[in-house]
Amino acid sequence: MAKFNFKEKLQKIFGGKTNFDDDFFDEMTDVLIESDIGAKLAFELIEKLEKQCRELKLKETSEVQNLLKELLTEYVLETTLTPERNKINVFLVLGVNGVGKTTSVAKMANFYKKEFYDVDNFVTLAAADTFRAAAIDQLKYHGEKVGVRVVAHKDGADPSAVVFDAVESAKSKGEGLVLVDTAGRLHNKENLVRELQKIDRTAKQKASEGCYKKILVLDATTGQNGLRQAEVFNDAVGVDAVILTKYDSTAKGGMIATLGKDLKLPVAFDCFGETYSDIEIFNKEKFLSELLGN
Ligand SMILES: Nc1nc2c(ncn2[C@@H]2O[C@H](COP(=O)(O)OP(=O)(O)OP(=O)(O)O)[C@@H](O)[C@H]2O)c(=O)[nH]1
Ligand SMILES: [Mg+2]
Repeated sequence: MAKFNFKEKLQKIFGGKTNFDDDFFDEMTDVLIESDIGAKLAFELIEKLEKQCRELKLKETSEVQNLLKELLTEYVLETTLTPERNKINVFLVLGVNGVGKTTSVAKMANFYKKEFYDVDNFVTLAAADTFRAAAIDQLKYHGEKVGVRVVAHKDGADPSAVVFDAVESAKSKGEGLVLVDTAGRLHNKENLVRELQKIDRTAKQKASEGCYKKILVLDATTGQNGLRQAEVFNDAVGVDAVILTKYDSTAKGGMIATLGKDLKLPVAFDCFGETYSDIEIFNKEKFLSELLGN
């Protein structure tokens, strides 16, 4: 897939111009929308940008780029998910089907296993997607590859019971992190929401105080759809942090700014491939530099 190149586009629309005119800002608005920022935020940003460009009498595209970065900094939010030692941590991984939940669970397992290398079996996976055929085997496969335990019941079992057992097993050691893989689709949305709310109650009750996090997985290639997904999950159970996946397939990702602005949701990790190490702690500065090309 062709990479989206903001810097190139900016230079192209600036062309041989000697000042930033209305056409320039109109075209800038289009570029922002194209980067998945969403129309509402794009217009708002350009209005601010235009005003400040005039006030500051900016002449260079690099100055406009820097100013835009400054304006966007306010909206893009980041967070770090750090499990606590001597506590029972539960991270519930949510998202619609196919966004990369199971893969992200495996990547996080690998990441935290390394971080807590001094604690035996710190990470446990809970196979709470009991709906999709083969989901349990998929998680077991990853668990084996990464070298972490997987607590699973049979296909069709109650996912809350799986979470209950996984947390009990972590509790028997006195500390640990349970990463819960959930289903992205049930017979209908109401069922999914109800099931997630039940899992949510179990996890909340079983985790140590302040050690329960709900993490939403969003596919970077789905653009503004991600925002609607975030609204649904946020309304259903509340979301603490986001993982942006498939960032290797697009250089867009502007929806992260809309997510921060409209829902105040911070990003914890971004993923950029299918191997276990293709995950990194989200860095806002780096993200904005990549997005804007400066
Ligand atoms: N290129 C790329 N592919 C990814 C990334 N994350 C996941 N995938 C791929 O996306 C596909 C779906 O990933 P899963 O982890 O199974 O997604 P899921 O959300 O668990 O899907 P369901 O269980 O069906 O809801 C797989 O082919 C993954 O290899 C990523 O960061 N980059
Ligand atoms: Mg899955």
